[in-house]
Amino acid sequence: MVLHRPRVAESMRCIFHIDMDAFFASIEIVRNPALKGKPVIVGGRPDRRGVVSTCSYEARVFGVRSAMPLSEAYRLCPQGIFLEGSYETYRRYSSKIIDIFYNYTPFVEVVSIDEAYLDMSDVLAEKGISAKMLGQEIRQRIFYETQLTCSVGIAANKLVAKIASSKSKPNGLLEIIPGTEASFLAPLPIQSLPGIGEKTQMLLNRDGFYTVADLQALTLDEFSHKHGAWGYHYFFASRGEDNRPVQWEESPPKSIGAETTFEKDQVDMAFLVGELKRLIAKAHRRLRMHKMRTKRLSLKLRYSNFRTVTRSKTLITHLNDLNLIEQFAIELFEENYSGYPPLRLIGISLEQLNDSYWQPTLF
Ligand code: TTP
Ligand code: MG
Repeated sequence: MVLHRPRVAESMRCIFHIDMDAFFASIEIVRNPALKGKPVIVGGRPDRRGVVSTCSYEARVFGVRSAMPLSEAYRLCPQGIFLEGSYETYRRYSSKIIDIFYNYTPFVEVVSIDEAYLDMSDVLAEKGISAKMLGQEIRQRIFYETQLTCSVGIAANKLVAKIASSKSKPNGLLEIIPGTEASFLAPLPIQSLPGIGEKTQMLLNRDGFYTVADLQALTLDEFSHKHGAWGYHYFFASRGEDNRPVQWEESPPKSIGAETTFEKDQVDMAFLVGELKRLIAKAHRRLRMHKMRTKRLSLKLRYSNFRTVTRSKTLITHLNDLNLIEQFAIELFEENYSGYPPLRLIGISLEQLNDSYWQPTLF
């Protein structure tokens, strides 16, 4: 189900556009660190027909680009490391990253395998931190969990957020403060605007329009007279105006987790069991909200020396009963922790979820 989210006034919105850097190539480098710093080209062997999927920034220096024939990529960069690529692996990374987004907000519009818009308007109001800090936190979280870098554009609308993320690449963040959209766009070449492909660019160049500032000089009448319906698009786009909502999909989660880090390391079993119960209740609320059941519990413990362990338990059937889930989780905790070493973090995750909420269980 695709829903719109009209709650916040347009001028007050805070949209993040997040796009992974050299996505397929970066994953190959994470999986084989010997490739780091090298011109990695994903798409296949250069003696085969076919095109480049993507390449590392080191290969881009030679002029290699996505969608270029592999033979041409080889001519430009014979020292390149050409890889077939594994779409299955890239998908797995992609869903890991999308899961991270959902940890921050349900208002996520996934645009492609490595790119999404997030409407952070409410989250920022709740958290009381700056958009930039939140953007950096998400970037760090993605890096921590995948060793991949991404770029984040922050603005009051999707159009400007997307252009901002592309201008901050690679491994950057750029926030465009509301009210400064037009001046941010002014010096950029016209093809930075969505909808201006090679052909339109040539036509506009022929008429003397090179930068967005050249377009901003036109009135709406002049635009629509010359370009019809597209004229309206260019007029508003050149000024950085865009009221498209983030189209978020209410998809069921794959797992539901809750964790807490203590200010002081803890050893007291009664306190820890109390914290665990609180976390289970929190996770259970989300389970109930999605009308789901869980079949696997995972306990996460981080010791005072930062070593982290996870211990899991598969249940004999899917459960949604709070008391039973709590009982199993406490058992799992007591089997795996007896008061030493002190704990700095405890977490619980409900996994193997399904939505057979209304079926009776064995219990
Ligand atoms: P992009 O985000 O366009 O490119 P990228 O992530 O490789 O690099 P950038 O840092 O500029 O964002 O696309 C994401 C992935 O989609 C890319 O890694 C490979 C795949 N892709 C193709 O297979 N063919 C293509 O023509 C493009 C553009 C992308
Ligand atoms: Mg990308």
